[in-house]
Amino acid sequence: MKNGMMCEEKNRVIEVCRDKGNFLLLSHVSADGDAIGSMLALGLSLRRAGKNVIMVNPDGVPLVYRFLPGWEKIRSKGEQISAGELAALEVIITLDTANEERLGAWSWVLAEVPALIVNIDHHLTNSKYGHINWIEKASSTGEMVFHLLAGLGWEVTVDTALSIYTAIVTDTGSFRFDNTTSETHLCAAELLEKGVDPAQVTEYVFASRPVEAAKLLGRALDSLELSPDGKIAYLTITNSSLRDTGAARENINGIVNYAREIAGVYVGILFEETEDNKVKVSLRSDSRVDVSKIAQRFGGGGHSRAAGCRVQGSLSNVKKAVLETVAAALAGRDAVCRGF
Ligand SMILES: [Mn+2]
Repeated sequence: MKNGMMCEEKNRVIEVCRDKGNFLLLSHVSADGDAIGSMLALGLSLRRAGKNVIMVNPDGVPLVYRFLPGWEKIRSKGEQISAGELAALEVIITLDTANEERLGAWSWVLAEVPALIVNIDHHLTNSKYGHINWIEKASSTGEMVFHLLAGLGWEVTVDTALSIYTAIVTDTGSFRFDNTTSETHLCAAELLEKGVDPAQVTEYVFASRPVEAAKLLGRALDSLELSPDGKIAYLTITNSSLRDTGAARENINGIVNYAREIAGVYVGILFEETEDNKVKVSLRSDSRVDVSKIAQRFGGGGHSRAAGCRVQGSLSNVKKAVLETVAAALAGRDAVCRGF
């Protein structure tokens, strides 16, 4: 670990995991492989160490991650936490969650439960809402959990390794994105040594798309639009495209990359209509624009090349505002541009 202060925060997390007995683990809405994988890796390791652990994801576990051992132990929005469980809680650990709003229907827990809040995350835009904030530039929160378990001297079982590997593979786009470092590969190598089968993970995560999801992808690609200079590509998914295809909202994950991967495109955007009259905006970029700054301007956050936000307003108004901001950044009229 290069950063001394972060090392101190990590050491505090190690102490808490070792000394406390009653934990609630939470990760963000619209869960991805890192939200689920990092939670299972830490949660099941804490349980093996004899701790009481409740794991919650506000939207539940997407179908695609239901091959991970123990996924059924994760509670979702429909399930309540009993008064007795709440009273016993000593520690709330949030994973991969850049701000409290990302806990959706469970964000009240942070405000109302007098427990120690431990915030473990690799989003540098993290708002540091915890008592302990271990925020670090890592490929994934899963990779941080790997180092945490090493610090605790706890065994990484093959099941734990599978969860962490899945977290890393999904957040790095199969080791293709710029958050992939030599550290990431060293970590992955150790996970393979523990018995993870990478081809099997690929099959489960990337080659098990429901036919409804393929149809939704078709609708999304049909909606493709480009800015006049061809540098911004954007896709739109309306509530009716979900209804017509029968696809689930979780099937939208990853579609934004098709916009970004078009030749000559610097910024790819997906506009998604939501049920609560907001527009979810997902942004992907190459090195020219820090899209986390654009997302932050609209109340969201993320990473420099992958970020998002939820904006109140009609699809057309939100599109206009976001496209103007991105265009200004690309034209160099804005601080979010890195000077290309
Ligand atoms: Mn992540």
